Amino acid sequence: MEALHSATRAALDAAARGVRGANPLVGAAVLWDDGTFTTGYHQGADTPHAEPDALRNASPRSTTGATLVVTLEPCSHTGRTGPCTQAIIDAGIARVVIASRDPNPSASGGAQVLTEAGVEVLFLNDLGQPWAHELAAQAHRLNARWFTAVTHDRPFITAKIAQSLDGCVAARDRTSQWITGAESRAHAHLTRARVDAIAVGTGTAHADNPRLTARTDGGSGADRQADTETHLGAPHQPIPVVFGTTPLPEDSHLGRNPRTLTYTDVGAGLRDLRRRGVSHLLVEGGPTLMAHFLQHDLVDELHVYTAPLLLGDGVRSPLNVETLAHALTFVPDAPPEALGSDTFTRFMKEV
Ligand code: AOF
Ligand code: ZN
Repeated sequence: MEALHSATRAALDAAARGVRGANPLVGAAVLWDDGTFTTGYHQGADTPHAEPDALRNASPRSTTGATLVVTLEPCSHTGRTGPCTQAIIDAGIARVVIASRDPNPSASGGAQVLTEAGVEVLFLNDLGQPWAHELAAQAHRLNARWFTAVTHDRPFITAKIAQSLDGCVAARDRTSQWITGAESRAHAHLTRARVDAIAVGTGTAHADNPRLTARTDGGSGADRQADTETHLGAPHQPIPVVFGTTPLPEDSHLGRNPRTLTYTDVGAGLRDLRRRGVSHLLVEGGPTLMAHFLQHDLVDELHVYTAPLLLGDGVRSPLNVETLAHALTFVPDAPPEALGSDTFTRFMKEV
């Protein structure tokens, strides 16, 4: 039991090394009868799941008859990767210990598949041990917002804010290009290349005429212009999404792009995006759309780029926070990072 406790803790620590987004953070540990174990984790959408990673790390030692601890129920579907249940069966694993169930309808059911194949399946919560309950709760907290997104039939939502030291996203005359520096913008383009779709409001679509593409030059072209024709495209391009009631100008980049999706209602739009296979949405603004997402508790993760300048009474998201007790609260998900003279911090919605 002591070895299982340690292996489960190690699987949870490994899970936290992944990248938040379309997929949950998942860790796994192969535990042998002598109490030794080896871990693996899922690095983010489009990379191997935690179970095959742990099984590969176990090599060359035989996994036949060993226990596999997983922080999330193994998937039984063929998505971006093959079914983990099959990899576990093929590896000769005798027993699988699961910390939390997978609520994703397209991937769930792995526990049953394993049981039917003769693998013993245990849930941490059924072990009757206080430490096991605590670690099961920790596994749930690790992905609390991902679980919410999946059960609400909407994508996981990251909001990006590029702001001044005093929290403005534009000056009083609404100019905002560029508040943050080239390093921040290059970093933001790496995130763009990782998501399935990027949303802006109609105000931003009109004011900035953005393309919402992911660019390998980080959007920092020589002339430092927004969305000029000269950028190099990244291989994966997110779907451009516009929320709002004003029609898009036909001669705008987004208006001309046949992939652009437009929605007048955010809730219906999010459900439709999920149906189209969008599991990670990046919201880039402007302040009105951002306020809507924040006030409706739709922001699971915040990416904040802060530049060393002050804008005084510039533009902020109109959140209508009357009193401190009504502030929208987040917790840092990683230590702040320096990007040139800017600071980048990733926050998670507090649960
Ligand atoms: C696992 N192990 O490490 C993760 C799982 O698009 P795919 O193929 O990457 O599948 C994504 C879904 O698989 C995700 O929504 C969630 O239900 C599950 N994640 N499952 O067995 C893992 N990350
Ligand atoms: Zn899997």
